[in-house]
This record gives sequence, structure tokens and C-alpha cells, in this order.
Amino acid sequence: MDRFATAVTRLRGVVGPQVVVDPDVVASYTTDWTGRFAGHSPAVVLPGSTAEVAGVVSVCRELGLALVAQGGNTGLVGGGVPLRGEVVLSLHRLRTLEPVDDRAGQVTAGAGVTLAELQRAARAAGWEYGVDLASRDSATVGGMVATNAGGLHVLRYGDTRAQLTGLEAVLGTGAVLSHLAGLVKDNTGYDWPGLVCGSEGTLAVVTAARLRLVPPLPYRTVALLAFAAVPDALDAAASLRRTVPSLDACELVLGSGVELVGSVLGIGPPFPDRHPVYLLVEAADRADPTAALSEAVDALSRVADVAVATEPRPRAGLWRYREAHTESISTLGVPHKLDVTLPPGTLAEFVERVPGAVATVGPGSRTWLFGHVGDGNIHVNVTGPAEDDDRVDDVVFRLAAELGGSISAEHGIGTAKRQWLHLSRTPAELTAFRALKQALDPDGVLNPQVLLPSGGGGAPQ
Ligand code: 2HG
Ligand code: ZN
Repeated sequence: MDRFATAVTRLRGVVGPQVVVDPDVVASYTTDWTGRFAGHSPAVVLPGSTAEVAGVVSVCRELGLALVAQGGNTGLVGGGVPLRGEVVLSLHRLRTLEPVDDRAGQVTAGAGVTLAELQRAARAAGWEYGVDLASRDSATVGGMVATNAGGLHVLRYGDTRAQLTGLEAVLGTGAVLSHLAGLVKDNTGYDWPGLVCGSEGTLAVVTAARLRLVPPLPYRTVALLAFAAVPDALDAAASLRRTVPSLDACELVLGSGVELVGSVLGIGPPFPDRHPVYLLVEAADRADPTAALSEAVDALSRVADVAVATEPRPRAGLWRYREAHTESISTLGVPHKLDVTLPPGTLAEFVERVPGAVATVGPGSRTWLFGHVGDGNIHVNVTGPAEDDDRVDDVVFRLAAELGGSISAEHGIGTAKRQWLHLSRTPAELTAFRALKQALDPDGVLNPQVLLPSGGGGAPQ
């Protein structure tokens, strides 16, 4: 028997018929959402339990096969697709969603549960989940934990790591780590959940997570504020964070992006006049927050225009100008997605300088800027350069680093950014990363093309 046939037989021994080898079906797992990262794979394996995940990892380790873990495949940095012929380990069948633990205000969810399903279950039990993303219908719990997903409400509730009170995961050795009791205070050594969260499938495969829930806030008000300049919008964002305790989201969009969304969706502009910069803010509370938000907005200087919505449909209408950025930019071609974070003091300078920096290496390319400005997080999307032309990536990451920022705010490093990881992490940190990888995945079975630069040390490869 050749190596491939042996592998399929051994994997079928673990998961039964849930090993897909039909090339047409396998192909649907090998390209990332953006279309920028595509690979190939001999097989997709869909285990139905944590024990089966452990069995799959053990078989692959024994046969010297690499694995790529995949959830909803909504990642934007090529971290969930098989770039070098890895076996795809899909967590879709781990769909157990336990009843909400009302006393603890927590829930345990399998890796394959989608964010939308988790949100629905939390709401049905009188709770809410604190993380929300535009890709909620496809993004899964396992993927969100592996990438430490951020999203729209980090400002208020923190990222996915801040929601995690327990984790079950399979190490690259095949060992199962299960720590799902959800004890809020639990000072008994290393924080596995915190370590595995954000490790992008390089240390362990997440199979289930214990997640903190938050109280529901039924009254919501959304306001779109227009400004003449980015520093004015950033000053307003800082002020609203201080004056509106119920602030739930604070997002920046630019006039060019709003016009693109308007033309792609066929919707009119938000205001009769065009404005260069907008903040989309949302307040949520147990009682109507409109008066408090209006008072805080009235106290702002340099707001050129305001639209307010309190009912679900008009609120969603204002959110569309922000949430539809990703899909609208994709209509222009395959974008380079460069999610960065900047300190508050240099965010405006970054926004001002980045289009010029891109133009030096990508003449004719277009730079789109939007993001979670309440967290210092800007999504830089560049359309125009070829998919494999990484000169724009290089200038944008170097500018972010020069201004004291990080090359990844919430999308992770994946394969897309690993050659620039040294811009955000010291050589000593990268050596410690490699030591962790060696300890938990000694044979490099898990996501070998992700996060760590290839080769040793911390220098660019
Ligand atoms: C968002 O905030 C997502 O909408 C996607 O993080 C960002 O498309 C992007 O670059
Ligand atoms: Zn985002």
C-alpha cells in the first residue's frame, strides 16, 4: 500500500467514513475566504468527538503527515488552509452546545458551533455572548478561540481570550487537555486556555470552549457621526469612551469606503453632503441610552453631521455602511488584508501616511481604511497589487511598527504575516515561542505554515 492509501485506511480506522478524498469536495476546503491563499490536500478528515481528534492527530504524527485545523474558514491570513498539501482537519462535526449554566453565566460549546448559534442559544437563555463579528453565520467557536477573534465589541467586553473560562484541546502529541470547569478563580498554574487561544492551531486543536456570557442589553442606539478630518473623529471617539459608559462599539469608516459600499449595495449616501470621515457608534443599556448618547454627542466639537437610529431596521441600515466594507472591497479584486493596531497617539498619523506609503510601491493601487477605532485597530485593505506581490504588505507593516503599533490586531499572523513577526516580537520572544511549539507539538504536525517564521531564530527569513 502506498503512503496515501495507508493514511486513508488508518484515518478511516479512527473516524469511519468521515475521510473525504473526492478531489472536488476536498477543493472546497483548500482556498481561504479572501481567495488570496490557496493550496491542495489529499484528504479532509471530519472527526465527531475529541477522542477522534486525538486519534487523527496521533495517526498523522505517526505517519509524518501535517494537519491544518479548519473551522468556518473565515480567517483572513491564510491560517486555515492546506498550503503545502497538509491533511485538513475540519472541526465541523463537534457541534455539542450544552445548556447554558445559568448560575455561572457560562456555556460550553463544541469547536464546530457557529457564533450565530452560540448567540441564539445565549439569548434564548436570557444571556448574551460578548463577541460579535460580521462573519457570525460561518465563524466557529474553535476558530474564534484559535485566533483570539476580536470584532465589534472588544471595547466593552474584550476579545475571545477574555471570554474563555475553560478549554478542551488536543496537543500535537495527541494528548487531550481538558479544563472545562469554568472556575472564575483558578490559580493552579499555567493558563492553558489563555495560551492556546490565539496560537492559531500551532500548539493544539481546540475541541470545546467554556465561555463567559454577559447580561443582555435590550435598548440600543446607533449614531453615525460625520467629521472633516481623522483627528477630529479620534478625539470624539476618546471623548465618547469617557462620557458614554454604555458605549458598545466605536468604528471608523472613511468617505471613500462609504461611497464604495453605497454603490455596491445600491443604497444612497447616509447624508446629503459627502464627508471624509465617519464614526459609527452604538450604545446599549438596560434602559434607552439615546438621551445619554445625544447629550455626549452634543458636547463634541467639530461634528459635521449626525444620523441616529433606535429601531432594529434603521440601526442595521447604518451598520451596513460599516459591515459591508469587506464584501464591497472584494468586488474590486483580491485585496491584501493588513489588519494592524496603533497606539492612540500615532493612529491619526498612520491613517494619514499609509496611502502615500502604499503608493510608493503599488502605484495605481487603492487603499481602504476602516476598523475598530475604539481599540486602535485599523483594517488596511489594498486593492490592485498582484496577490503574491507583498511589497505593500511590507511598507504597511513597517509603518505600523515604526509608529509603535503591532502587525496584527485581531486577524492573527497566519501564513500571510509570519515573515514580519519580528517587527512585533523580540528575538527572545520568538525563541520562547519555538520552545513552546517544540514542547507541545514536537514533530510539527499542527499548522506548520502558520505563525512562526520558517527556520530558526527571530530574524526575517
Ligand atoms: C471586520 O472588522 C473584519 O469587518 C474584516 O475584521 C476586516 O475585511 C477586513 O479587512
Ligand atoms: Zn475587524
